[in-house]
Amino acid sequence: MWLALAALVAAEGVAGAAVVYRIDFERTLSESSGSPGTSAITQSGWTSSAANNNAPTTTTTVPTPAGVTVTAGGAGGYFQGRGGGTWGTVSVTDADWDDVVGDTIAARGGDGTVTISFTGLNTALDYTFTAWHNVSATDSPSFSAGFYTITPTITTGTLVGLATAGAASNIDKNAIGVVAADFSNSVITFTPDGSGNATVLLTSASASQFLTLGGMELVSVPEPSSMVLMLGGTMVALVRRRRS
Ligand SMILES: [Ca+2]
Ligand SMILES: [Ca+2]
Ligand SMILES: [Ca+2]
Repeated sequence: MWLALAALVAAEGVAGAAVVYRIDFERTLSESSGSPGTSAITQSGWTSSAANNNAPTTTTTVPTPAGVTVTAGGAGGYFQGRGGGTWGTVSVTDADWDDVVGDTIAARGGDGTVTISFTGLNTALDYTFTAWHNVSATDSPSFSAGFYTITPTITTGTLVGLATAGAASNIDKNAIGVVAADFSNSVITFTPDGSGNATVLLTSASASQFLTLGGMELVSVPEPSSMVLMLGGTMVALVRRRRS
C-alpha cells in the first residue's frame, strides 16, 4: 500500500506543481551556422531565448518573457550562443527536453556568474528553479572544460530547504543510451520576497569563468496543506482501486 503510494507520487513527479516558465537557451535561430537547416532547435512547448555566436560581446542579457531577466555577471560579461553545426539534439530516453540540452548560451568574459531575476511571483507560493548545463558537441570543449560545478543561491527572496549544485556536462548529440540522470542540473527552491520578487544567482567554478546555461524551468510548488489534500485523494483512489 505505502509502496504503491510512493510509486504513484514518484510517477507524477512533484504532484500539483505548475510550470511558470520553460526557457530554452540557444543560438540565434536566424544566424547562419554553416549550412541551412542546422540552426538551434527550440524545444516544443518551451520559449526560445537566444544569443549570437558571432560578435556577441555586447550581449549582456538575452530576450526573455516578461517577468524574467537573465544577465551575465561581472564587468565585460556577455552571452554567446551555440547550436547547429556539430551541435544538436541529444536523445534522452526518459525525458522530453532533448532540444533543450542540444544547444546553449554561455556567460563568459565576466566573473563566471549569471543572475536570473523574477518579478510578479505569488508571495504565498514556493518556487523551484532548475537549470540545465550541457554542451552537445565535442569540438567546443572550452564551454564544458573541467566539467565545472555551478552553484545556485538566492539573493532576493528566501531559500527553502537545500540547494543542489549542478555541473557542466559534455554529452554530445551522438551519445547513445542517455538518460535524464546523466545530467547534473542546478536546483533551488525559494519563496519570493513580500513584493513577489526573487533572484537566483548561479556561480561557476570554471577557471576560465564560463557558465553554460542550456535551459531553465520555474515551477510553483503547492503549499504543504494542499499536498496533504492531494495525498489524501491519492489514498482514496488507491483504496477504491483495491476494492474494485
Ligand atoms: Ca534548443
Ligand atoms: Ca527524449
Ligand atoms: Ca538550449
